[in-house]
Amino acid sequence: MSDTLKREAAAKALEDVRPGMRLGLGTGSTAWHFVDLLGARVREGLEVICVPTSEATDRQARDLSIPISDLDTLGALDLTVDGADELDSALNLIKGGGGALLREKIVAAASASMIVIADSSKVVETLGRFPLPIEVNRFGLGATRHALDGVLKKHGAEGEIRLRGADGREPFLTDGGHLILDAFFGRISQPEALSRELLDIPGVVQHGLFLGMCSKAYVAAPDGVRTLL
Ligand code: ABF
Repeated sequence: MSDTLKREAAAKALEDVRPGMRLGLGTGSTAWHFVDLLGARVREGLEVICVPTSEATDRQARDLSIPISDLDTLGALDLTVDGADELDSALNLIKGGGGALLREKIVAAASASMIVIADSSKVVETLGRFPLPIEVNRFGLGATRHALDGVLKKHGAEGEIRLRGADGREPFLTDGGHLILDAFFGRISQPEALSRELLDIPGVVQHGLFLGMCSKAYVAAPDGVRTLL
């Protein structure tokens, strides 16, 4: 069911794509559907040039013969279409559950507009039910964790380093070779202040709060796709 909804939201976003656009391609299972549908349109002759936000999306797009470039070559993008882990009614987001938040944020910030595609389970009243991913440099992890613990405690959260693998003993590493610390809030009542305080910590590379970056969301539910502006 949810996969059908993700594809419906992706199909709706495809209607916003115009010939000649420079597109940012998101990461995750919902963005996967968008890239898949875009690949079909490219096969039919649609001309676009795309910047992927992860190695996984890069591979998917290349497999579909979608033309790929990079931000340094294109300079700016017209539109980025990406998924999210949570979105609120003001279109603020939590992203990074898939670990691609740094490239996702760089690409979204370089885009004239960003559309989020999601099924309705992602919409929340207040961000924070989903753990906030915080990308941290491996160098000086102890000092970074100490500083992070202070900020998280002040905002009522605790964090833990994301692990991977069957036995869950190895740290998860991002495409950039960084660690992710997932922070459990329940609700984030002061997202702007939290964002600033996290970015003030030198070892924090980026975090998954996307505030004021998304201009439109297509949210799919069993009774249709809603547009949030
Ligand atoms: C990306 O994919 C991430 O920022 C977010 O973590 C995730 C959402 O994944 P899915 O579409 O699989 O729920 O957009």
